[in-house]
Amino acid sequence: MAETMTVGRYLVARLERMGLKHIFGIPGDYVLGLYDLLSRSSIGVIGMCTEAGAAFAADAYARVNGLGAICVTYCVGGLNALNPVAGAYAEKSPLVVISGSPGLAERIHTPLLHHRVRDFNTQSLIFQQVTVASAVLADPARVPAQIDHALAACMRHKRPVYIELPRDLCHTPCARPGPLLLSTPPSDKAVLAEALAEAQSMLRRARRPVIVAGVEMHRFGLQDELLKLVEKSGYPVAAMLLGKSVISERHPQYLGIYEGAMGREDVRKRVESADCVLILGAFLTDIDLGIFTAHLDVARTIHATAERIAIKHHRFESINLRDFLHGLIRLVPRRRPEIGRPRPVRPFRPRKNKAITVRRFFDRMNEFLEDDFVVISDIGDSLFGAADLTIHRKTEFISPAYYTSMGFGIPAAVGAQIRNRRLRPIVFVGDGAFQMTGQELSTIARNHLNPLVFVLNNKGYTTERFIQEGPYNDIHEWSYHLMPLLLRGGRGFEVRTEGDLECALAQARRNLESFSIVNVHLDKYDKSNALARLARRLAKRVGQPK
Ligand SMILES: Cc1ncc(C[n+]2csc(CCOP(=O)(O)OP(=O)(O)O)c2C)c(N)n1
Ligand SMILES: [Mg+2]
Repeated sequence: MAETMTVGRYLVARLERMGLKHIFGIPGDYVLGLYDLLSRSSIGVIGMCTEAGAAFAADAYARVNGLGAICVTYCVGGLNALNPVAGAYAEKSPLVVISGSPGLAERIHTPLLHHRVRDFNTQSLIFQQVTVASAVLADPARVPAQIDHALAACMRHKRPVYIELPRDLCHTPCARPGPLLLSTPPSDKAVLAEALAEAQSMLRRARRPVIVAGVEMHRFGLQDELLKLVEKSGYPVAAMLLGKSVISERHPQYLGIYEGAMGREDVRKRVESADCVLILGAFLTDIDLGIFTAHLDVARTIHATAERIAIKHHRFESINLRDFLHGLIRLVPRRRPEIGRPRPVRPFRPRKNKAITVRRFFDRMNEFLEDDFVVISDIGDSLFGAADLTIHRKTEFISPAYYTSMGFGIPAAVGAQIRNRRLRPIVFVGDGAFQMTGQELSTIARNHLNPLVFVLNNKGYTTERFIQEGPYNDIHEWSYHLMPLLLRGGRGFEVRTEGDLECALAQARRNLESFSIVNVHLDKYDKSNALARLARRLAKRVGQPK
């Protein structure tokens, strides 16, 4: 006899149907029913050290997989995950947040049940600010529609959604799942035609056009379309930092990362001197624009995002980004490709006894990267230094380059490699950020993952030192390379010189059985070129000229 369909089973069945293979979280008594169902499903439950770690991991998983999920308990768990979920919202990562909650029958006379903050709806109200849809389940008759609506919104907007399941509803019968409708609304044909006609007239006249590609090309699965457009048009293409690696950085038409004065001068000049800038799927954030040092004249831009298309000063709503891109591919005249001028990578010759610096470290890493690596950068100089790395054909680059929350890197390595075990994460993480979520190395050891972790140990919050120095930027120094002792797994290396780095890299590359952690000692005022430029800009804005 078929099992009775219940609310909990419905949710699990839907997630399975959407191809979810793993879910991240920590159990609690309000969500145990669902944990039991998950453990008997095809979805692997990855227990993490904290819910924040789980949410960072699920965010990275979503970026690789197209959907990620966490399953947590009420308030103590959910609110612990709030910051990473906010980051997933800000950077458009499709993440399903599932939280247990007190049973409906327990709520009568509003007792002070454990984990309650203010009212029973406190957590769901808070999550409304960082999700595009929520399903607070209460009536079994409405459950299927509520869950389906939330999941469809997650896929459509590529942003988090919130599902709250009272514990006594988990085993309550409900209707069986019907077909899952995940369609996006079609473009308004007349608006699309008008936008394309205007784009065409601009592109026809353009003599020095350029494409600037952003992260939505990846999130909305438009990378093939982007490549087609680039190759047919022959236009050179730059990427934004958050969208780094949306197009192969080895592509002959690839220019580099465009980030105003923070990025490479040749890329800035080429983009800003263009007579038509086709910005595709990019959010124009302050970090991406080098703290607004970018000069993009609106009168020369076509800016297409999932939300709207803007051509010069005209805005067009109700256009699907995919349809717009297909239209552009059709109408763009075929031209000879303009070849970008990638910076020549000079062969790295280690100077054995020379103290390692950030610049030399990243120069070396540029040679070290291979196709089956996924590069994950936490924020700080890990991100700025990594911005100039050449990401190889099949490699991906994952970072919280807009929301810039510290602590993303290590748990993100869990999410990315759990999804695809053949992708070996290379993690660049500051010592400050490592101290926030580094305990997720434990999850890495437990699941036999093998990332290569580089802790840029510059003895504190170096990025902040360049904005405003003070004793609050110092942190307690850990022996990061001794983490394997504590965790009973992994290999640790301590690096002070270029010679040490060579030894560590040779051994870490061969260590496929477990994680490797490299403690890279740096001077506390050492900085990458990009950080030097950014710090000067930031200091001006907070009124602390340096
Ligand atoms: C969660 C969080 N808290 C605080 C900040 C503010 N902040 C920005 S950079 C930074 C220092 C980062 O230090 P570290 O990870 O060691 O990297 P470094 O700048 O030294 O390369 C801080 C505290 C932040 N971005 N995220
Ligand atoms: Mg630091």
